[in-house]
Amino acid sequence: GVREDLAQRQQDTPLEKVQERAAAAAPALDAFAALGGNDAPRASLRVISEVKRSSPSKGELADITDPAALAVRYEEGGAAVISVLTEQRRFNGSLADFDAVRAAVRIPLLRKDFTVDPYQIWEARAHGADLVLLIVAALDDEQLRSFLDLTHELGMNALVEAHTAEEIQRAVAVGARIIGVNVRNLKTLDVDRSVFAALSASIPAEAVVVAESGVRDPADVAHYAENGANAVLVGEALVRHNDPSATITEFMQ
Ligand code: IGP
Repeated sequence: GVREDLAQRQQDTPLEKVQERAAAAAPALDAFAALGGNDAPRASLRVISEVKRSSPSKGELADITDPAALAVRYEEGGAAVISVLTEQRRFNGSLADFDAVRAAVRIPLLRKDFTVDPYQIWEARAHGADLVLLIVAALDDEQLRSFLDLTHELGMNALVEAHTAEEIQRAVAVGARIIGVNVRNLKTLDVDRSVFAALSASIPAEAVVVAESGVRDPADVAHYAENGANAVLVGEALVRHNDPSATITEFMQ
């Protein structure tokens, strides 16, 4: 799925064209700073709010007719970063959604896709992304290192996602500055919130730690914060809520 869609885009827009657009794009915003990376100690919890139409585990989550309007609500609610799913087959996302959000808000944006090729990193930058997702389980060490290096060369940051202690070690070894612990197992799609506390202690203090998935309410946020999260990444609970702005504010208290 991801590779077929990628091959199609590579045919439509050659890498050289994407690189020209990336060179012409406004410089990336500092997502590491936006997530409190430079604060010592990292006092307040940050929220990464996700524009997520569907998921493989739950099907359609919300009928998002205007992703830009949703993103503005996120920004008003105090989100530090907005994540936009661009994967089409399983998440019903698109780069069109990303572009609409980019035009509507001024905070850093995460282009959320399954990165398997450097083309996608150039493409993210060409569309004005500030952050890309690198899933450790989907990449070998060589890819992980070269993709992270390219991301940094383009002035962006990467959210490097892990689900096991070994994956965290691999993320740290390649120099990840923002490390996400996804409590959803991507193979079984099961959410196990205890995974976060079990793994977060092994992440070095210099890194920003993001707890990903399964945030339902302020108690979940508090649980992650108490166990070392600098930020939480929230999708479903926000897109299903009729007042996402108020929900983010509540999560930050
Ligand atoms: C958000 P939730 O449970 O709040 O909707 O989860 C986010 O963590 C989830 O969308 C996610 C994801 C991913 C999606 C985390 N890692 C990788 C696709 C690919």
